[in-house]
Amino acid sequence: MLRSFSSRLFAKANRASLSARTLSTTASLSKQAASGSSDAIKITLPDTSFKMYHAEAPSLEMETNKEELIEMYTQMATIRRIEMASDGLYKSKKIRGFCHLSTGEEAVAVGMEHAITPDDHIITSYRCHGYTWLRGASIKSILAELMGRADGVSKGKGGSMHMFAHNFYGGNGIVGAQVSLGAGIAFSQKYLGHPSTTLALYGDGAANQGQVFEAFNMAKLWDLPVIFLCENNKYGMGTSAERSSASTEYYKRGDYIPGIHVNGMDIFAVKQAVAWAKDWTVSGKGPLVMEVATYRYGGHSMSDPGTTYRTREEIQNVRSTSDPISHLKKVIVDLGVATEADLKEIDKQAKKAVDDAQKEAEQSPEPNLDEFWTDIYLPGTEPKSIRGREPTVVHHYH
Ligand SMILES: Cc1ncc(C[n+]2csc(CCOP(=O)(O)OP(=O)(O)O)c2C)c(N)n1
Ligand SMILES: [Mg+2]
Repeated sequence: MLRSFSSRLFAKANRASLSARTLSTTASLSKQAASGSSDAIKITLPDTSFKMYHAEAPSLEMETNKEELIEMYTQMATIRRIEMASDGLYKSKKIRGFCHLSTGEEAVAVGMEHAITPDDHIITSYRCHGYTWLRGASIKSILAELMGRADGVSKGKGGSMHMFAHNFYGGNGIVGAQVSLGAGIAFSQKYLGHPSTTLALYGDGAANQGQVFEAFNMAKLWDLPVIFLCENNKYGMGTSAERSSASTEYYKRGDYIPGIHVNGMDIFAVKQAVAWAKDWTVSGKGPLVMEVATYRYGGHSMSDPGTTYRTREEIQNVRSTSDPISHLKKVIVDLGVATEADLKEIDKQAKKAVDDAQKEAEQSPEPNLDEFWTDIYLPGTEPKSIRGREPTVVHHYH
């Protein structure tokens, strides 16, 4: 049953397929709750989960169920596998150019997605493979994109940093740019009267960009439904947050915008905080700043070994004490929802799904050169001609 459930997930990471359940148990993290007649499970978050700035904390009590726990685990394991495959493809020179991995940060993407619906909007930086998959792109299309192939999610023209999916606006290479773009997406939702929120993600390094504060100002001025989510993974390239930021309390840096600090290694804390923030922002109270404390295990990008500005011990210590997948695994096993062996089986399936997708992606051809001239203008609005890479190369649209 576990096997067929997690297999279905690979067909599509689709939260909408989860049926709504009546949650009834009041037991907290107990086997009794997990093995009772209902698979509804109540979780009490540690009181260190949140720190607040000018707002009341979300409840520490939350509910989940077996199906969701297994889905969360499967999704986190799959994202880690996608990144491992990307690492291997890069090292074998099948991926060229930039490639930034999110290993260690999986609870942020998955926790977030479990608190919102496909009608909500996400925009992020270049560390985007997991988000792209969660938003509905296939593993094959992500790996093909990384290799610049025609079956890539951006037809092989975007690469690692430029991936898009339903209500997912990339994949942005300019540090901080997605914060103001995110405010714009939120503006459109308010203007259209859609009850959706927009998550504009940025890093601790991006948090010092001028345009971030311009976006904060406009978002508060117009009370836009936007969550400015700072993924604080402790480093911007090789610079630690302490060295780059006069204040590392990123959740307080919206000044007149309330904020929340969240333990980003705990998927339940992330889900609860984002659910709370969605309610806040769509209810007309305006924007929020959410700092999610996480950690990246790898270097900044594939060309950075990631060990010259921090010690191997530091990385190992986070891996062994706060790994987000190990944390969820422990909760699942302690609850009696699944055994270690069941979860190993899911790991195996995740590996197989990614291996199979990789084989298919490698079969994909390079894009046709005609593709150079497409996806630049809205069809019908093209100029007569545009210049190519060399002045002598001119493409005529009409
Ligand atoms: C405007 C701009 N300045 C500099 C860079 C080079 N750059 C790329 S990533 C990065 C660090 C960003 O760190 P952070 O925001 O913490 O995100 P993380 O990589 O940790 O996810 C820098 C300086 C860039 N891409 N754009
Ligand atoms: Mg960072």
